[in-house]
Amino acid sequence: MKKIALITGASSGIGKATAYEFAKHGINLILCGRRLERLNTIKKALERLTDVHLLNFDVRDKAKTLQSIESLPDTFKNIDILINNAGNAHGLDSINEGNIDDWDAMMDINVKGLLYVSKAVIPQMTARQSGHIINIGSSAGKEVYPKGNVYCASKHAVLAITEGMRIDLNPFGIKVGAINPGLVETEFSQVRFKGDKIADSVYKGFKALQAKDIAEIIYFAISRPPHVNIADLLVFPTAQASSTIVKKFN
Ligand code: NDP
Ligand code: 8X3
Repeated sequence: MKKIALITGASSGIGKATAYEFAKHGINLILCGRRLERLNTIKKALERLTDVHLLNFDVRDKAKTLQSIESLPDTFKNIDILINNAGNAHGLDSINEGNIDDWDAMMDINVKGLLYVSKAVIPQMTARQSGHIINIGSSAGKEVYPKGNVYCASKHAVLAITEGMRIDLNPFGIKVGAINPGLVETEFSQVRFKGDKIADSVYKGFKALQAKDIAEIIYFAISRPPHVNIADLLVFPTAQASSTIVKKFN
């Protein structure tokens, strides 16, 4: 039987590339995001490869998140793979100058949104004693960089939650792991810098990771044999040694 994966943040970047990668391997897809038009375009492109169902909700909205996942038709209810990917950085400011709305956005989306989606998906996994959850963390979840403060805190929280999930879901045979990318060229910096052209410079002067690179790694993780769980994986572009050390060409 074909597996079913729910991917949050499937309208762009890593989530979208993961949808394409999973479709190639015949995994049925539940694609989530706020930008419905984009999701519709992706659905049209992937439908010839696999079954696709769209869920249009903001992960900050607790009731809508729970309701949307509850509304899944029977054919999509037994989710085998959950990719908690929706998230972004909002702003890059020192703590004394940070914007409270940016802080709220990062904690509400990256941390609480991930929890709401997981809360809605986990019960059918525990009931079936089977499932695989991958949380998209970040190198920012492993080290704090200047002005990264709250974004880094949100990703440190994602890693703590991943560990907690792995411990608590261990009796049910559910796999839980985190994939932690360094710099990936997506819409991430456009969101972080709110359309400011500084976003264009972030991935200049070196070869950044591409969304497809991470999607392939996610597929690798979910396609291991039943006894193998990739618990925590950090992936940098070759040019990057840490959050602050990136070898750029002149
Ligand atoms: P993108 O901006 O390209 O994609 C972000 C995705 O998250 C979009 O599909 C967006 O969909 C969704 N999203 C954002 N806010 C919400 C919300 N409130 N409700 C529902 N969905 C939401 O960035 P990336 O692909 O790079 O980011 C994906 C994940 O990877 C994030 O968790 C990010 O922190 C992480 N990451 C990114 C790195 C990078 O360098 N790019 C490195 C390490 C980790 P929509 O707007 O349609 O709702
Ligand atoms: C995204 C990577 O270094 O921009 O999580 O925070 S970084």
